[in-house]
Amino acid sequence: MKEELERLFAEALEKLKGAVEERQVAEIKAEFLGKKGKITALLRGLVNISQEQRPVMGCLANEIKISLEEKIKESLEVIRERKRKEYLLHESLDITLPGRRVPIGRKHPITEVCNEIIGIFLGLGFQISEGPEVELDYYNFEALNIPKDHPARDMHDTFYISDEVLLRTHTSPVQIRVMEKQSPPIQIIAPGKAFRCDSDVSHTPMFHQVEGLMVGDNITFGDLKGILTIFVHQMFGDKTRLRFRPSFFPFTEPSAEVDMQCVICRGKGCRVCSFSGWLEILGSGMVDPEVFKIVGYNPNEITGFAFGLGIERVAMLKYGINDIRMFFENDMRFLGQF
Ligand code: 2NM
Repeated sequence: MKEELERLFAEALEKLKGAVEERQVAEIKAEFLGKKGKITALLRGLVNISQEQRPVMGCLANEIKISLEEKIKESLEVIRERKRKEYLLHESLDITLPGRRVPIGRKHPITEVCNEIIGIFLGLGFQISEGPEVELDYYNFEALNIPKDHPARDMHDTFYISDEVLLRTHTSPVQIRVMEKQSPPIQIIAPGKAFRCDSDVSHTPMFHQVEGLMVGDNITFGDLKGILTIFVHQMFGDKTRLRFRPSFFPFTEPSAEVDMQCVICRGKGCRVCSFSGWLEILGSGMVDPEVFKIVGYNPNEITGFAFGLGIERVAMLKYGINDIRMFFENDMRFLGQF
């Protein structure tokens, strides 16, 4: 039995030497020391040997068992250490490599120009108002004194959702809603999206507007000229000349369009200004008494002015861009320039 034990021990050690995976060590352990293992079986045979031999054999068998367990543990440690070294070698990082560049976003130029415009009017005491982009025909046209047969109501320009519901074609309905709810004095701007079924180098179906409204006891055309002059001077520099040209809007009387000296040629005449030296920048006028009647103001007591400008147009003039569609193509080479 002694020889058999020693032979099994030697066999187990030999097999351990060849083991390179933890799994193989576990198999060897089961083969020799498991429930059905070879050494375990031999130990069970102890009951069959003589009384005086039994303790000697028992002691030896135990020593061999403990010794083999020890060797198995060592073997596992060696394998684990080798695996760890392999892993570290494979996983090593070159911390001197340059990192990947994370593209950083930025505000859209329209957002930035819009915020700049808002900032100027906040400085002049205006407050910001907002309203729905999906509007009632009433607020978009009717309340603005735009009669049913006016060209602005043509299906070619307006996105109708139903007979009475549409996408607002300007932000003026915001001002009507404010006047309906509040009494004068009112001094607000309405920045936001507007929609018109139109598309070319200077029109997109969705564009951005800022409209302004100042209403009170004694608001005059002089106030209109003063506020809009300060605006153009702050936006384009205070040497920029401007002129007020008579115009017509159904919701203002009198009405004026404001031109500024061409930012490209400074008034000398170039292709951008069609050799006139002037660029149209906004529309304005004294709020029509009809509009005041509709919102419940007394036109004999109340006067006011209103104006509207396209943000894309201001941005195009400011940065010398000749195609409005560039703002909406999302080409980062274009958007990243501003
Ligand atoms: C413009 C030009 C002139 C305007 C008028 C009103 C309101 F609601 F008070 F009647 N809001 N906006 C107005 C006036 C808008 O845009 C070119």
